[in-house]
Amino acid sequence: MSMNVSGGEVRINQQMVDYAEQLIPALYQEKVYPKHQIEVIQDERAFQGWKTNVLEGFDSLQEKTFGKGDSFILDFGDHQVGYVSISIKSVGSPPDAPLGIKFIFGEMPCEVAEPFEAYNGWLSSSWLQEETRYVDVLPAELHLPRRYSFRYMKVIILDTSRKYTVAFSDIHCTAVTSADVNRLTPLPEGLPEDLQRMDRISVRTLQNCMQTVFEDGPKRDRRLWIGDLRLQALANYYTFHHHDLVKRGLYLFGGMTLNEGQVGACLFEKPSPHVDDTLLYDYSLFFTATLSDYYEATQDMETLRALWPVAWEQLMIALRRLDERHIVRDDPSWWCFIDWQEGLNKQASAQAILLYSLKKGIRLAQALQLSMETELLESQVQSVAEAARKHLWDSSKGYFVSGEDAQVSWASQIWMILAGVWDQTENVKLLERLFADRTAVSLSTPYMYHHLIEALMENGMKDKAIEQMRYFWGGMMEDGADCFWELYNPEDKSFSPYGSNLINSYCHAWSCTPTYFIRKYMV
Ligand code: RAM
Repeated sequence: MSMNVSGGEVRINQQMVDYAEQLIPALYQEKVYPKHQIEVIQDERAFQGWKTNVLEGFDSLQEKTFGKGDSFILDFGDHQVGYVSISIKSVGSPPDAPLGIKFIFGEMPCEVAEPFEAYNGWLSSSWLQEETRYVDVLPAELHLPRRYSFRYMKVIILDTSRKYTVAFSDIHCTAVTSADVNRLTPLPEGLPEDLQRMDRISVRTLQNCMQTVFEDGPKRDRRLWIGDLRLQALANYYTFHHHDLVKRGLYLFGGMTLNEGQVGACLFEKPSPHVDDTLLYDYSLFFTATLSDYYEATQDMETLRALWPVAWEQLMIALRRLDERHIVRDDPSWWCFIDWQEGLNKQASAQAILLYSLKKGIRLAQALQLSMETELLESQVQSVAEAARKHLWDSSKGYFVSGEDAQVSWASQIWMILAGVWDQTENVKLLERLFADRTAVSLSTPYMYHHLIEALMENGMKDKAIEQMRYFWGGMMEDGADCFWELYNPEDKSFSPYGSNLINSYCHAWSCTPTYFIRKYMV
């Protein structure tokens, strides 16, 4: 046992962590130059009320000079993750005072249009991307030390002096990613144009989240969450094939568990790898699912052998939460993630994720030829599924219910379908019922939408799945997405569970899976 930063006990398997560290990938770099100078103007018909207009090409900027209070916005033409450099010289008398200069970075127009001072959400405002520099000596080459995630860069001249102004040249971003674009499997021909575009944007989303780990979002939270890793890994198997990056993530989670052996919900790489103290029931279970998917994609028996004890332990720990009816005990705290949907009860989804993960565990145990473990898991699958049918299925409503108030939600139905509690005929009826009556508690993240699409695809409802992908991710495209977003509600475009859309992430791992659906089911 050792302590993590917040003082909670963690279990460290140093060998696993060291091995994960050997797998730190090299980053590919690319120099990217701004395309245009733009303005951002209010337009209530535009996404979140902001639209961009091209003013001039980038080149003409280098002929202009700027003094106190001047500003400009550059558009890099696509979403970038990287390090910005800028050359500045003085014009006029010798600079007799430092230059004060501020940079604001936006993945979306709202971030360079709305003042950050007005932000009052519940996540830290320090996620908002800005940097102020004071430059004593000119000319200067500024290399901003922080990595930014952006398409738009706003530059504000805070002050020069009455005697000089400044001019800029060579502004560029050194974009970084661990995705090898040369390894990207080309998309076969013949797909409709909008799905090709959807694929391209998904791949860009994945690429920009692939750093020294699969980050959830390069703007926020810039760390490895297991729920996001699971979906990124799936997309990666059909695109960049960076298996070692998945392996690294699995070894990090497996090598640093919480006090009772639970896999933590997320972890940090710096200053040295450490696991966060957030524990989510579903996320711990997804270790088993992610390992199973990884094994299926790679047949890497060595990794399976090494990490199987961790996967097994997650299942055993999760089973301890069952009550005497074999139903997962509910809790009002943030014990299980599922979705950001307000008021969502998590019990039925958690029951289904337990079942789903037990089944993944069986596949692993079989691959390892562990007959006792396989049998034990099979009997657990039976009783967890039976309990779900007996206690959580309301036959008069035709829905699974969750929690004390017997809540009916999309999430509960989707997860029960993915867990295979009923057969395909019942699953199809259940999905059709959901779409027809629309009274169930809704879904709110691309992450939960991913699971809806998976449920449709797996139950032979491909047309409906494509229709929903066009509605949801196609909606983001129409609203101007360069990468797919953490959050999107086609009915409420400023939706944020954090109290402000300024803090949302607009290149988010769990939104990258259209490429997985397209390449797995449509070509
Ligand atoms: C947010 C992030 C992350 C997700 C967690 C549960 O902080 O969006 O991607 O996995 O929530």
